[in-house]
Amino acid sequence: MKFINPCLLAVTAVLFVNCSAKKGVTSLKDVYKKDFYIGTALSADQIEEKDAKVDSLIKKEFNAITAENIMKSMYTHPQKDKYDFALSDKFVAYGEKNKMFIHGHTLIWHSQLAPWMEKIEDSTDMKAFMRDHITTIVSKYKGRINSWDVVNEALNDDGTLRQSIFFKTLGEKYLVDAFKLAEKADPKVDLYYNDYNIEEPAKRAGAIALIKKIKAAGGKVDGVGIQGHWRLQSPSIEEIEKSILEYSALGIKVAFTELDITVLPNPWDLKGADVNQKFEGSAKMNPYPEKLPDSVQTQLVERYASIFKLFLKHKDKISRVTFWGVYDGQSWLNDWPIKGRTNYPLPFDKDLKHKQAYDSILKLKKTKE
Ligand code: 9MR
Repeated sequence: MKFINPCLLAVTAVLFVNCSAKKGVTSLKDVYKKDFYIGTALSADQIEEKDAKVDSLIKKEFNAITAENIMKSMYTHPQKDKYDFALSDKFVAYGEKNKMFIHGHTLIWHSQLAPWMEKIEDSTDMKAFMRDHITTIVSKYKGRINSWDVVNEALNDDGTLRQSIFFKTLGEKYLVDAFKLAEKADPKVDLYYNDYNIEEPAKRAGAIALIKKIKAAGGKVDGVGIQGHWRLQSPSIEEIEKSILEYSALGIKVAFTELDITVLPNPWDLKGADVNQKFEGSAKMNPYPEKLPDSVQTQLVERYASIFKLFLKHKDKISRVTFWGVYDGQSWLNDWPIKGRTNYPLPFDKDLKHKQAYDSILKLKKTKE
C-alpha cells in the first residue's frame, strides 16, 4: 500500500469541507446579500410549512416575505367588528423565526375586499373603516412588520386616479389619510405605494404626482413598489431604468415587489395585473403544456439577466426584489388572464428545480467577484 501523507489528507479534507460549505451557501439571498433583499410571496400552505421541500427551498433562497393573499382585507377583516389574524400571525412568526424581512400586503386596496366593505356608501362610514382597519392592523404588528403596502393600485393606466370605492366615498384625500393613519400606528415602519405598470410613462407620471401630493400634504411615503408583472419583450430596460431614477429622485426607496415574467401569448396586449380581465382559453393560447422550448427558455434567461443587471447597477436605490411566488407551478399566471394554462414565469420550475434563469441571475454576481 502506498504511503499517503497525512498532511495532504488533512488539507484535502479542509478544502472539501470549505468547498461544500461554499456550495451550500449558493443561493439568491446569499449572493445578493449586500445589494438588496430577495423576497418571495407565500401561499397559506407555505406559511404553514405544509410541504417540507418547498419550505427548505424558501429558507435557502429568500430573505424577505410577502403574503400572497392572506393579509388582504377580506381575510384579515371579514366582518365590521371581527378581525382574523390566525394566518397573518403565523406569517409574521415564520418571518421572525427565519430572520426574514417581513412585508405587509396590503392595507387599502379596492380588490379582495370583504363583502361588508363593498357596501360602505358614505364618507363617514368609509373614514371610520379606514381608521379602524389601518390602526388595528398596523398597531398589532408594530415593530414586527418591516414595511407596508399602505395603498395598492390606486391608479388607472393613463395615470388618473381609479374610481375605487375609497375614491368615490372620500375623494383623493383618502390617499393622504391612509399614509397618515399608518404612520401614526407605527411611526418607524416603512410605508409604500404599490402598483403595476408604473414603469410605463403615463402611469409613472401619475404615480410620481400622487406620491408628491401625499408628501406635500404631510404623509410619510418611504418607498414605491413597482410590481413587475412583466413580459419577455416589455417593458424595456430603458423605461425600467428611467423609473428607478425618477422615483428615487423623490427621495424614496424603490422596491420590485411582485416580479414575474410571462412567456405565454397575449393577443390582447394586456399589461399589468388587473384581476378582472379574464378570457376564454384555447390550445393556441397554451402552447407549452409539457415543457418550455429551448428557444423561449433562452429568452427568459436573457430577460432575467438584463433585468438583474440593471437592478445591480442601481442597487443603492433598490431596497428589495420580491418574486410573486416560489415556483412556476403555483404562479397566479397559470390562471390569468386565461384559466388553466402552463406558464414559466419564475426562477424555479414546477418540480422546484432551479431554472437556467436562476443560474443567469446568480452568474451576474459570481463573474463580478
Ligand atoms: O397572486 C394573487 C392571486 O392568488 C389572487 O387570486 C389575486 C386576487 O386578486 O391576487 C394576486 O396577487 C395580486 C396582488 O395581490 C396585487 N397585485 C397583482 C397580483 C396579481 O394579480
